[in-house]
This record gives sequence, C-alpha cells and structure tokens, in this order.
Amino acid sequence: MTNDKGKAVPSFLIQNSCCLGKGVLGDGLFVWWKRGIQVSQCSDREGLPATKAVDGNYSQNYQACAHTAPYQSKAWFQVDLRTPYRLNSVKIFYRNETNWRPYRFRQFYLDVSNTSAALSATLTPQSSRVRCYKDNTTYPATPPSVIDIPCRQTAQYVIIETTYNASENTEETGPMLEICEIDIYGCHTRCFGDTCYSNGECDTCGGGHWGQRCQYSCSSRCYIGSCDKHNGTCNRGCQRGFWGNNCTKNCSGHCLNDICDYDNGTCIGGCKTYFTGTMCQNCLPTRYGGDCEMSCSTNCLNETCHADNGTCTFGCDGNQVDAKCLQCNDN
Ligand SMILES: [Ca+2]
Repeated sequence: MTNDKGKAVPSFLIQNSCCLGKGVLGDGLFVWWKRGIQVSQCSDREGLPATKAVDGNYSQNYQACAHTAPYQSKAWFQVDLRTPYRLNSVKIFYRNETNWRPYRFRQFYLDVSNTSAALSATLTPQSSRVRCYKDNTTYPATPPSVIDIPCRQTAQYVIIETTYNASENTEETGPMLEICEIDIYGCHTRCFGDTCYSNGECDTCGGGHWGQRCQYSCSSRCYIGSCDKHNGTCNRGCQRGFWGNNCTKNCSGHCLNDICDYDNGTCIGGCKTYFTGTMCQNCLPTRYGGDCEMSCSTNCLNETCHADNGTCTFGCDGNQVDAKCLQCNDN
C-alpha cells in the first residue's frame, strides 16, 4: 500500500499517531491532521489504553496492544477520523504470542459509521453502521493475527467489535479485544477522483477548493468557483464585476453591465451612457460633472467642454465672452 510522491493511488495510510509518528512528513498541516484523529475503546485493561493501537509499535506482544477489560457483554475499539474519509481498507494487527493465539479475535466484526460506537447500536437494519467484515472462525481455529480488510465506504468512525466469549477464557471471561495496531487507508472526501498521495495530499481537488488536501475554498469571486489547486488563484477568470489575480479588484462602476476584462480591468463590454475611455473613466466630450450628468453649453465650439467644470474646451462658436460661452458680448 506504500506509494511514491508523484503517483496518486486510491488510498493512503491515514496516519494515526500524534506523537511517536509513523510518518516521515513534517509539514505543519500534516501534523495537525494526525493530531485530529482519536481512538477509544469500551474499557481499558490497566496500562493498555486504546492509544496503544496507534502508537506505531507493531509488536503483537500484549504490552504493545490496546486491551479491553474482562467481564463485559461486548467489547469495542474505535478510531474517530474526525471527519468522513473515503476508506479503502483497514489492516489490523492482533495479539499473537508463542503461547497466546488470537482466539479472542474469533467472530469479531468490522463496522464503519458516522456515529460513535458508544452511541450507535450494534448493527441493525436501522443502524447507521455499515459492516465491512465479519469473522466466521470457530473453535479451535483462530483468525489470522494480521488481517487486511477491504472496506470501500465513506465514514468517520472505524469500529472493531465483538460479543464472543472465547472458551479459552478461564480466569477472566467475557468478550475482549487486543488490538496491537490498526492502519486505515483512504483519501479525504474532498479529494477528487478518489486519489491522493502517501502524505494525504489530494491529486486533484473537487470544484471550488484548493490546498494540499483541498481544505480551502476558492474565492466566491472566481468564475464558476474555479481556482488553482496550489495557490488558490482564479484560473478561469472572475465573476462579473471583478478582475485581477484573485479577482480582488472591482470593475469600474462606469463599465456597461459591470463587465470588464479579468486581466486588466478594461470595460470590454462598453461604457455606461455619457462615459468613455478604456476604463470608462472619462466623460464624453460634450458632457461634464462628476457623473457626466451635465451637457456642455451648445455655445461651446463643437459643444465640447472640460469635464470637471464645463468650460468650453475650444472657445465659443459665437461672440460670447465667458468661459462657458453663456453671456453674449454686448458690442
Ligand atoms: Ca501498538
């Protein structure tokens, strides 16, 4: 199940050790993600808590295993991935010593669920659980102590459970689990096409997301919500009204229908009435005022005036004497 960076595969080992670390990856995001996983079991045998099954120690001696307590009607062990993953397989390393076979592992079942084992009832037609595997080994045979179970489901919780009380149990009785290590393979549901790299990075993001594990949303200003997986820039242009690398700039308010070029902001659809220029930043020659709302005097030569104050650009077409050509020369 190992894979090289550069080649996306249908799954990766969902790292489950916060502190000892099975992985060799050091980026902060990945560490955070490992720390996001939690394990628990129905009860602890003293000194053998659930974290023993995710500590990176694959020894199958009981001291390296998570161990539930005796005298219970049911035993369960659970990994909480903290968010749904598209799972591929689950590999379990069970207690297996020279004089201690995995007889308590008979009849176990592997469920996945979006509800914690503490809350979800054992599988019923109404249950939120999905069963990936049920062991059918009977006495005196024992199941394999290392078992790799295909489990192509999308779920947040992976649950190993048993109600089997082995006949070898003499001094202590009741179902018990002795999970030495569990490896879960899958990809984050945000990965597009079910493929990811050995560090959990998605090969491709689904629509509207970017980042190593597609954990960020593209800007709502990106055209059809599309952006570059690596840096989040809007790779297919901008929604109407915006332009620039990340579509952070507004089109000129004078662009017709708020349409502008997403590379340079020019109003490629034309200008609103009375405006002109590539960015529609100027009044037509015959208009003036802050919104080009006023007409130049008809007495201006060519009816052309300065946009800011309305004074005639080329003088008057009659014998007017003032700057706006409104007052006639008395002579
Ligand atoms: Ca272990």
